[in-house]
Amino acid sequence: MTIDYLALGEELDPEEYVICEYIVKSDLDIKTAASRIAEEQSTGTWTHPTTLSDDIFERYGAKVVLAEGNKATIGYPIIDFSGDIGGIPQILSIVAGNLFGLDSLKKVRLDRLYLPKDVVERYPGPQFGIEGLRDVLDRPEKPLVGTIVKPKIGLPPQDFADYVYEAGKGGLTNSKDDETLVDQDFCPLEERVSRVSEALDRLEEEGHKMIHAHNITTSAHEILEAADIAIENGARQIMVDVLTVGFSGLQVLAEDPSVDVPIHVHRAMHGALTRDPEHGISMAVISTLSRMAGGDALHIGTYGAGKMHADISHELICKELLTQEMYGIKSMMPVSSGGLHPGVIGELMENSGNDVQIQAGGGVAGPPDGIRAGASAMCQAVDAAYKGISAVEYAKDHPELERALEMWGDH
Ligand code: CAP
Ligand code: MG
Repeated sequence: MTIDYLALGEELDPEEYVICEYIVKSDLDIKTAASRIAEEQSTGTWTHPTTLSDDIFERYGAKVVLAEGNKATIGYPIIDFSGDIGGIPQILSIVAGNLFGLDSLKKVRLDRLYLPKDVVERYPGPQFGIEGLRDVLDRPEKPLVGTIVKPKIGLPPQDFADYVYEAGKGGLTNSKDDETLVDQDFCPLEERVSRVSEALDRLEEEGHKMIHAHNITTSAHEILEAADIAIENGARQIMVDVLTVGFSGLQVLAEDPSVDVPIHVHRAMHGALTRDPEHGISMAVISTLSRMAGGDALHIGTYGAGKMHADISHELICKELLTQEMYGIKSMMPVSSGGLHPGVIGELMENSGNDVQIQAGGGVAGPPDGIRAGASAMCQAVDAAYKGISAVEYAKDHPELERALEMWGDH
């Protein structure tokens, strides 16, 4: 019996298959390489098992529907993803599992993942999403503007909360813990949350709405307990590093009735998966899964305006994947962060549009006149771009922005 995984040119019903696009680098011809992926990831192994019948293959085997140049498109029958348990971990074990270690492939990248309605509907999606975050903040149109409290670690709770208060006085709508701060002895979660909540209450009494995302990145068995500590002490938003916690950690939070605040999703470690354009797992795939798992806002990059490595066209795809229609689940707020300062906001917003949360850590904490002035400069830069005015022009009437542009320039 010969099992032929190649079904080239065959149209697969996108409601019956999970369809994956891979970029492949191999000494094998692309059709053979694609077949190797399909067999390894579905019914096969390196031999054709005597137990594998035509019938089993037809029902459960992955099909290679395109193999051209360095691209292979493979469809996995939806029944391979059936059952009440398995979830995103199982999806990843199938579409992004053993194949990365196959010796016959020099490199391989899972570039795009298309999931049918039947699969997507099993996931919660964002509780708040773009609309919900805007409602919470009473900010219907303009980009959200935030900061990451810096230094990344080391501030005691009251100094930390003072930073947040000052940032709010400067006009910021958002702030957040950095991705490595959780519950360290110098700034324990419970005390940090209470102090920050007091600062946010004070800001609200003074007429300004702001939320702060508290990082509860931790082991799976204690993540709900960490969320409880944060929420019971007044957290208005929580945050996880989705790749170190795992998509299921995010989903546990999004599905728990006690978690009634938005979830900010940081992508620390993504570069290990996403940076090589020929190998790993793309940010597009991480975006799709984070949205399904129930995150409300996700870092997708700064379109080349900041300090982190960028592939602008790919970031635009991520933005699209977070915001486009997806079988009725809510959209997720794209977050641009990393090396931003007032001088680059105009350039950033040309790509991001207004549905974006813009964040600056060093860009707010860096100017010598203090956090409030740094925050004001960021807000002024966003207002200028929103109104279609250049930062340099706007700075003529806005001294904080003028100071920031003097420091970092306008580019
Ligand atoms: C930004 C940041 C974020 C990066 C991560 C940092 O700080 O807090 O973690 O944005 O990159 O530590 O670098 P600055 P990405 O504003 O001071 O650069 O969003 O691309 O995942
Ligand atoms: Mg950070």
